[in-house]
Amino acid sequence: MGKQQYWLQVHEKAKQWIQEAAQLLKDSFKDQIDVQFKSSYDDLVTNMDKKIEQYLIGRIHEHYPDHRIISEEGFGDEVSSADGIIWLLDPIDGTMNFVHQQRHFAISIGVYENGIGRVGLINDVVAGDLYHCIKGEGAYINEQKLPQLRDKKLNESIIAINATWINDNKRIDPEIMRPIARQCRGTRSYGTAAIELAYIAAGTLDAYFTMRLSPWDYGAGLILIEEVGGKATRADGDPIDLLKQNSLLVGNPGLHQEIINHIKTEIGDKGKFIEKPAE
Ligand code: 2AM
Ligand code: CA
Ligand code: CA
Ligand code: CA
Repeated sequence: MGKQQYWLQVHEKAKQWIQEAAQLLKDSFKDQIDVQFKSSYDDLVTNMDKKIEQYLIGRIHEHYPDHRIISEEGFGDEVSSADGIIWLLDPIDGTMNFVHQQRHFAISIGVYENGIGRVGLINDVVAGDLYHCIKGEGAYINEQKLPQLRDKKLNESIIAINATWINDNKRIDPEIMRPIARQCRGTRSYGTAAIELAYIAAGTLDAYFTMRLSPWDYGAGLILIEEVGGKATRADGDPIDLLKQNSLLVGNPGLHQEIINHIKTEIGDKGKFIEKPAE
């Protein structure tokens, strides 16, 4: 089997599994959901997060026993290097939305080979939209191919920023973020990183700026963004480390550069902080 054909097959399988998992989530609306707290009152996990993660891991291990899996709820593998084929899996991205709103949550699957994104899928379950791609073959929403992103200016852009970060004084000086929120055309916060990244790939949003996400949150999204010519870095412009928590600045290339220039000026000339190490 040729290389590209292999990824075509992985994409086909992942697409089938993510759609089956989406159906399980929709079916669960009629049941009582069991909600638990993780690190704090706003960090939730449900029986469905665990069920979907176990379901997907079961399928992956059955078909691809030599692939490794990094997933949020702990049923995956211990992975310390990006070598080989790794699946970055978030069974429910936007668990709080799943619990409170029964919408705006997604299943996110990104497949990497030696650190290079090969196949990405994000299923916005209630909207019924599947964002998906195979590296080198363009990105799609359902059957429709997404166009390459075009450059935009801040004052004609809608940016996803969570108010937490505008008011936060631990990870970023709020005075770095505030002018961006003020000068753009509008801000949005959907409470699901995977959908926010899919929206950028589709041009629904122009940029996304967040101070801390984990590999399973952005694994699939970054592959989609690359396929449509978008730019993704850490908030200070450094490359993203696929196996670690990262801040993220993602958008069309022009807007990404405009925001990075602003951030670098604030840090370099005015001495403001970003990513201050935890005390
Ligand atoms: P999750 O729903 O899979 O936890 C908004 O909360 C976004 O940030 C979601 O994509 C959420 O993913 C992610 N996130 C990452 N770490 C989080 C945390 N500790 N608490 C809540 N959300 C978190
Ligand atoms: Ca979570
Ligand atoms: Ca997540
Ligand atoms: Ca999750």
